[in-house]
Amino acid sequence: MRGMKCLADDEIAQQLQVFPEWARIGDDIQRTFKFSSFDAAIRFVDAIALHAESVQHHPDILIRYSKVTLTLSTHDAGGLTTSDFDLAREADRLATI
Ligand code: H2B
Repeated sequence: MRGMKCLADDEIAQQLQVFPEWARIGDDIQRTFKFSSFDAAIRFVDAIALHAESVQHHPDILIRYSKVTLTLSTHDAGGLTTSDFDLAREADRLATI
C-alpha cells in the first residue's frame, strides 16, 4: 500500500522472533510450506490468493509439486512493512487448516 512505512532492521528482527519459520532475504521474508500432496499445496495457494485479493497485498508464489514458497515484501514501499507480517500470520494459519 502506498504511503506505508518500511520497518527498520531492528523492528524486522523483532518480528522474525514471532515468526520463526520465516527468514529474511534482503528486503523480503520467505517461508517454504510443505504439504502432503500437490492437491493440498494448490488448495493452500487458492486460500492465500483469496486472502491476498481481499487485503490487496500479494505474495510472490513458487509452487514445486507439494511445496509452496511464499516471498513477501511491500513493493509500493520498497521494503518490509507490517502488511508483510500480517500476511505471514495469515499464511501460517491457512497452512494448518
Ligand atoms: N502487494 C504487495 N506485496 N505489495 C504491494 O505494494 C502491493 C500489493 N500493492 N498488492 C497493492 C497490490 C497495490 O498495487 C494495489 C493498488 O492495492
